[in-house]
Amino acid sequence: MYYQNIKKNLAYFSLALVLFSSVSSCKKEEHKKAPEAKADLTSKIETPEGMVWVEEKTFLQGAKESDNYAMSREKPAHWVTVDGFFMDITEVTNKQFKAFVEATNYITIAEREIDWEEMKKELPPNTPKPHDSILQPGSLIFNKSVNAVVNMENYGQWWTWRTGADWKHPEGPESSIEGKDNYPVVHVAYQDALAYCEWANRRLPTEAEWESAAQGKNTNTIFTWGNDAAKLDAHANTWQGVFPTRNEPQDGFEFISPVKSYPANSIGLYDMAGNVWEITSDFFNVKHYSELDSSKPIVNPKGAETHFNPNNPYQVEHVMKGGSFLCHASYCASFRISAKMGVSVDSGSDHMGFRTVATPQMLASNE
Ligand SMILES: [Ca+2]
Ligand SMILES: [Ca+2]
Repeated sequence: MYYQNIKKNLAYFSLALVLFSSVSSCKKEEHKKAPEAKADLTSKIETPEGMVWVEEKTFLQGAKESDNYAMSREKPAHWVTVDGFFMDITEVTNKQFKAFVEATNYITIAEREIDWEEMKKELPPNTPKPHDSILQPGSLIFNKSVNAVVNMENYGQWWTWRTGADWKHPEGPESSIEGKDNYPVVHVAYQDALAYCEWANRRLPTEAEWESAAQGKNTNTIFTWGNDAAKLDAHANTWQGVFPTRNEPQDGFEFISPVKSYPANSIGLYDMAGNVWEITSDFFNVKHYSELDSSKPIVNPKGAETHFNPNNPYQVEHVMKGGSFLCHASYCASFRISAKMGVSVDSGSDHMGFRTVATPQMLASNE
């Protein structure tokens, strides 16, 4: 939610560049195979390094009954069945993204010149063109020096557009990722994540796959570690104190943390709550769950047909999951499994990254 409003508030600072005219996808169409054939193939495929197998299961997607933080877009909860798949045990790291860039010379959206003619299509009509000095490559970073806010609805108070911020310079041009190989890559947009997936023979998870993985061996819990909210600080890098002015990192990290800094969930996945948000392949559509037909079994759902967010009608948004080191219970409590926000296809920030998945079919086709 706050992403959309940041965009409205910072129209001049303009978060996003639109250098692609269409949303591509590294998602591969998979042929539906008989269960025996599927099981046979799965047994022949070795688990790739750095991934874990997420078993097929039926679980409750969306807001849990006892979850007082759940928002309307997370409701109603509905039973879904999701096939098994492999998932990265961590968020994609700087080291992994560096290997991709070195192999492909890929330039992320945050590193590209801003095309005003494209960008204005994502802004309210008649938005005046900002000064050229504003239309420079850059990205959004959290303003660590904010010491007072007058209105919690005004998200622009704690976000800053930083020229020269990108994955190699996460806090601005003077910063670097030296010594941070094992930190999650940030300032990558959905389209950048797709390019990485294509190179790595991976794809982004659907929201249902992401929730299946976050549930792990459970089927109906609020958090990736279970239902005990008191375990938050021991299990996730989030925000303690008063958001966004007083950061009291009882959880050990004031801002972003190296991957694997907290215990894994029941199937070996790290940071499924907090640290950095994770992009999924589903469109962000606040009405989707309320329009679902739950009278029939829902198998391998891929989300809404299109995006819909009344707070941000001009941009194509996808669902991101898990919350980040900026999440606080008083605000969005997005460290819950069912929580979600929308992010436009060309926007990155210093608290969003991604992790990838692969099916046995994808891995077999690459042999
Ligand atoms: Ca923290
Ligand atoms: Ca995360």
